[in-house]
Amino acid sequence: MQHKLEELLNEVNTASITDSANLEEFRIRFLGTKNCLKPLFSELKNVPNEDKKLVGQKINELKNAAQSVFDQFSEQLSNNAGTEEKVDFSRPGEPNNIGARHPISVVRKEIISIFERIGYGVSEGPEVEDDWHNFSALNFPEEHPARDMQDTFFVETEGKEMALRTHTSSVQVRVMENSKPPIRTISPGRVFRNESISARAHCFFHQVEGLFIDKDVSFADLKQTILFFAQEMFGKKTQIRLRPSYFPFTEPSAEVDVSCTICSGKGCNVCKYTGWLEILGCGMVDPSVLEAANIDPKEYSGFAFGMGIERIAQLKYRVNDLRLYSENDVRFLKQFKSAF
Ligand code: 2NL
Repeated sequence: MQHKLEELLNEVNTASITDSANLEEFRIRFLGTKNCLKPLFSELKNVPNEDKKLVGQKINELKNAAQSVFDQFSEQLSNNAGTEEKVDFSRPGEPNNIGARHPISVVRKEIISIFERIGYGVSEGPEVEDDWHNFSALNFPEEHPARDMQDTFFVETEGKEMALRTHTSSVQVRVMENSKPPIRTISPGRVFRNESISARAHCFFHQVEGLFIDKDVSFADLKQTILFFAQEMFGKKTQIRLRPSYFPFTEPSAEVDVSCTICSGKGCNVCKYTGWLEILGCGMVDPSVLEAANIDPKEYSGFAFGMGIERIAQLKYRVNDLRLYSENDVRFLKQFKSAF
């Protein structure tokens, strides 16, 4: 009996209780309805009378010791309750699913940043334009097909006939009217044309136009600027070629191709085995366009260029259907997650 008591006291005093399961085990063993002290109390009647008091005291001491060990650990564990599931502050955060930038925005940003590095500022203007800023000031003759309902969306606002701008040149006309040369500006924005929607045409697209006006600006300046842009956008090894073209607002005018970004000019199905891909149109600003904006063409000259952002994005990301840009299909959009 004596021996058993000492053993149990030792067990109580050295109990290792680290969680609520251990504590419950301890409670059942020493304090539960069938606890291990009960048989000791029943055995007490067999203890010789002279020892009864002492042994009884010992059992009570054991019971009290068990109770106090239980109390002590149960308090300790409840103090720790909040921190039992420890938060590891060094863990990386849960990724926040915030979507992706639209490829048109990615490319617009990139074009802007390339031109900002060579001194261009950004200008913006209205999408609903008057005839002067969209056509007349840009040397479009009255009978030009772009002025036809079939090519341009016309709207009536406040009794005035207005057009949804067909290019952002209208913004640059406003810049020329409102500031003095030197002018170095690029105009990104949405433009509208009355086309039926297909893989290669849409009723709206995004443009970046550029305008440089100063004394003695030459075609060589234009060519060098476009070469710089092409190499920043498509890589240092990119070559350009200019083909004669026509725009009402530039003279001379040119279409610019870059050496194919896929085959570097050797010929592949992307460049249709020509080695070249068309990226933009450009030219020297027509003297009558300068005049229309009150800039003296004898004192100043300039160049301008315009490109479709969709086209640049198509070459950069191999987008083969224009409609993908505006369908909001997440399977398309989420592919640009890593692009910035
Ligand atoms: C294209 C071609 C071009 C311009 C835009 C321009 C603007 C002013 C004066 C003269 Cl204010 N020209 N812009 C010039 C040549 C071409 O765009 O294919 N765009 C998508």
